Amino acid sequence: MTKRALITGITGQDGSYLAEFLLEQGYEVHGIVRRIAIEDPAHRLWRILAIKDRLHLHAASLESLPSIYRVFQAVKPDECYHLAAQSFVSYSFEDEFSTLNANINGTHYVLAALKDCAPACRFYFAASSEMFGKVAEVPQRETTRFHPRSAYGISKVAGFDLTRNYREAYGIQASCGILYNHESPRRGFEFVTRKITSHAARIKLGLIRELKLGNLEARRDWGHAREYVRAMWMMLQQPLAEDYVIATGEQHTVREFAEVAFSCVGLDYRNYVTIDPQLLRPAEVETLLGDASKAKRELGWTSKISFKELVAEMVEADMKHFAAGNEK
Ligand code: F7E
Repeated sequence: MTKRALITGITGQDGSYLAEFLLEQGYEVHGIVRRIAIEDPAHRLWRILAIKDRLHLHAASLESLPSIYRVFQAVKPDECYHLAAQSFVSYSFEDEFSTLNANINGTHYVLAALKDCAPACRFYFAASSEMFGKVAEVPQRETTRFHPRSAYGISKVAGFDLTRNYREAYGIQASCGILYNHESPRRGFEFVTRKITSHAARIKLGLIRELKLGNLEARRDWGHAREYVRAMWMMLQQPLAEDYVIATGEQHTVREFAEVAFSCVGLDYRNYVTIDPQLLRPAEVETLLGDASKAKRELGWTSKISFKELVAEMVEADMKHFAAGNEK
């Protein structure tokens, strides 16, 4: 029988890659989108435009429990991937309240609807390395203590705890993927990787002259989103629900990312990058490095795309994007 998957956040970077992957696996793929996205597909659905006709999109809001209930009742999914969130850490300092409301309540509503309308549905929660924040050990693994440093990180810890509690209290087969930063040409322009690759491309094309960044010394474990969505699916194929760290096990600074990205277009980042103190965060996560050995052991998952390949793919895509006259 054809399996049915429901994805929240299907229009985002991860949602779009996951939808493609699940279609390839023969799934019937459903997605929750805002009504406005259906009315304005060119702007809001660009990541899934190529596969849109093969998807079942449902207008609902993560702020409305009844709307989520209706989708669960109509779809009765076998697997639910809850990816929707306010995911920009920096913005979570500007508006803690909307970040906490959207991310915590949104997760709670999805879990509550799943429990009542499709209790056998397997559940994936997009947890985050931001939960480790001020890291208690290096590298971090599933047992590392959480110390979030932003409303975003706090909301993910709450989502993690909600998910675990639905597993323990109600027997929902629910897993959390503790994903480290994962990037691609589909990344939003506000995140540092895409900001760097899009600026490098536009500087090379003579469209702009400089790039303003915040903390160049922050260290991240950056992987490719296309590989990370496969890990989400693998988690839900396990007989028992568990939580997994998904990471490359390799760390680079923001400065190194800029150095490699600019060198892809034959430029030296030092001639173009300036520091803007306004871009520093009130509390920074200085260093993140994941140990994904549990995922390797139990899921057979490892990251294969190298840091340089990732950066090069993003820069190349941005060169094409801006050379074709596209705006952001
Ligand atoms: O920042 C530094 C910044 O915004 C990375 C999200 O997907 O991954 C992501 O969160 C680092 C930080 O991602 C700029 O201070 C310097 O140290 O690309 P980012 P993030 O905050 O690590 C985790 C795993 C998630 O779960 C999140 O949803 O880069 N940085 N200068 C800058 N960051 C930005 N955005 N812009 C700058 O100009």
